[in-house]
Amino acid sequence: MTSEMPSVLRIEARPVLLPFRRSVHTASFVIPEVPLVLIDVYTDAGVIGRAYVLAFAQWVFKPLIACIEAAAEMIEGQVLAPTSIGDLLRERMLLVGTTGITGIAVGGIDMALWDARARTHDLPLVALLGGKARQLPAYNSCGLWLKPVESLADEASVLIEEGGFNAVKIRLGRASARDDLAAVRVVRERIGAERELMADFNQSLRTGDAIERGRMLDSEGLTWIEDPVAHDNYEGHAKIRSVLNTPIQTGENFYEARKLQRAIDMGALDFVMPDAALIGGVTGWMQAAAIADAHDIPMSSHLYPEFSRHLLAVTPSAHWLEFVDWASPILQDPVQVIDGQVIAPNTPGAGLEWNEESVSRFLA
Ligand code: SMN
Ligand code: MG
Repeated sequence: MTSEMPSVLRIEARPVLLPFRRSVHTASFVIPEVPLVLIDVYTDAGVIGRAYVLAFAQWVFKPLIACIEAAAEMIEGQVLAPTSIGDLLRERMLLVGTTGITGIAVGGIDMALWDARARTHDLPLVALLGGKARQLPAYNSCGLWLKPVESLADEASVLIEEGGFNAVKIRLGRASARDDLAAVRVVRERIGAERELMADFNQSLRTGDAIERGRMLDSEGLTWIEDPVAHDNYEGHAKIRSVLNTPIQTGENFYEARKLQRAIDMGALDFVMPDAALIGGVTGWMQAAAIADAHDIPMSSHLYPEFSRHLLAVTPSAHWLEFVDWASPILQDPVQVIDGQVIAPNTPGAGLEWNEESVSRFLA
């Protein structure tokens, strides 16, 4: 017996600009408001698959939506088979490439296709992927940006209390290395030795400086040091890693699972944290998870907690879920964190339903 799989009818891509509770301010970029593109894949069976992607900046809306619409034209009428559709899109985009804006478009479409497929089977995404929902440890990534050191301790308390978190992430890369050290110390003092503290330099340093700052921070008990240098500087990451005890975390800019293999080959990382959209959606995530597993690399998520709660549950070397609440204003059921843990809901697909009233309010 075979069952009919629906086909892709059309894709709708809508830009929304949402307020942050605490806007993103790192050593290398600022994001004042949350620019999201909502992707709705309509199928001929009436099922609609949903995902959103972070556009990073408002100017990206136009080219990103143009890419999604061009991709939609390429796949209209195709059966709802995300890996086959991904192959088709990559073939059509071979020469232009699938990093940057095209990569975000392909990844976001893949996520929405998987969501539609899971809804077609009336299964949560995690179940469609062969797994079952489980509690995942999450860290609160919604604050501790490059703010005055004096404000960080109180903010850390608020972040911990928001969901009974046992871990938070601080951003580093201040003009003065001493201020970075002071920032880490005030937060550590406030959260206590038992909680985990991750630190993200957001690619702001050169290798020499990163080694110096890394040495300074090496006995502060950080869970990891993230993106000390440019994301594609694997040599630099490897050099830094060879002199520090603190694990080196990277991967939020990997646009395909193969990049993880390259980074491992070069000794660039201890931990990896793919971004569900950039890595190539659910399809790319699963490929990266297999590589991480084969090399025993603990794998965390970057952003997209709604999808990551499903994906990490089928990731053999699952580590931490990065919690951000940035899409919450337009969601009917925002991700819940209880005792610092997140679990996938028992509803079909990834569990994203738009709150259309808010969507129309924030449409950009
Ligand atoms: C980050 C990346 C992209 C947007 C906001 C914040 C940061 C993180 O590097 O790891 O959360
Ligand atoms: Mg980061």
